[in-house]
Amino acid sequence: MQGIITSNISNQYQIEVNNTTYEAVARGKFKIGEITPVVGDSVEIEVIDEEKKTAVINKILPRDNYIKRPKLANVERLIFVISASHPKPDLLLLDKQLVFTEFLGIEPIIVINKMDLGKEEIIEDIKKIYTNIGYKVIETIAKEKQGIKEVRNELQQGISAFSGNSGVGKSTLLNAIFEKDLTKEGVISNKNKKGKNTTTAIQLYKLEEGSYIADTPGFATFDVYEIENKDLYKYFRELKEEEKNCEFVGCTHIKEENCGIRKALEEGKISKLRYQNYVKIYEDIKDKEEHKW
Ligand SMILES: Nc1nc2c(ncn2[C@@H]2O[C@H](COP(=O)(O)OP(=O)(O)OP(=O)(O)O)[C@@H](O)[C@H]2O)c(=O)[nH]1
Ligand SMILES: [Mg+2]
Ligand SMILES: [Zn+2]
Repeated sequence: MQGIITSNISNQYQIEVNNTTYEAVARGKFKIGEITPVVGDSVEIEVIDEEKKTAVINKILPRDNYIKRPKLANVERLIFVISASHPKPDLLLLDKQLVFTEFLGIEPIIVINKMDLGKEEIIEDIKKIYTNIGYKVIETIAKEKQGIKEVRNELQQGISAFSGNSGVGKSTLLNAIFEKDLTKEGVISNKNKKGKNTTTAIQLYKLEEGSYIADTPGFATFDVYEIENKDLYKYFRELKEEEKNCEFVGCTHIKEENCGIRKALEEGKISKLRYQNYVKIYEDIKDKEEHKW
């Protein structure tokens, strides 16, 4: 039988097979082998007890992609949630995450939540930056269920995962999409020190046939560090376009004369904010490289 892993806590897995959930463990061989099953994996299972709905995982089917932190396989799209205010938009994190989706070949969607709180001009500027380079941006007020249909429309097939800083409204968005309070259903939520509900584990929720949504604790430490800094520009779409105009092979696009990317920046073709984040991430990767040894 074939199913999909919808949750995993240590060696306990929930597998969904045609609307039935089995509790499964992974065969011992997975511990020895290189890969362990993770949420999002399609797996072959062997039923141990049909009445108790217990099973073992025998095989992991080939993955489309794999995200390390948090561990998730076969993600079709990532929805990056920022909030217009409280907390203020974290565009450095957003750009890091966009680099990551470009790197992995996952479709990104940007949601600006808490539109009731933000300053309009600032939000318009942010929206322009990202729509100009071809990203889909959706504005929402999750608390008032505004913009929810538009988000839902994007989640028609495959696995989608929500990501973003704590407090931006990911769980509130999910509850609005599913029209129920998911945090009351299972293990995903814990009260933190301030008594707020905060997401602690990954769980896939079935939205409709063939479409699953993951609420995650956030991808705050997104691993851009497996990208070499000399390649970083390739994952900034608009920078990649201009690189052909750089004079020097191996141009870092930071200090060089006759750099096509810096020229485009001066001409206003590239957003200053995006370029600044390129430089920050570049330096970040460089620091990590130097401290590796
Ligand atoms: N004003 C306003 N508040 C919102 C909106 N959406 C969510 N909130 C509030 O923001 C707070 C945080 O929302 P959550 O949905 O828990 O945020 P989260 O991203 O899931 O946070 P973590 O689970 O900690 O990562 C809650 O108090 C929500 O009620 C919105 O559109 N407008
Ligand atoms: Mg949450
Ligand atoms: Zn250059």
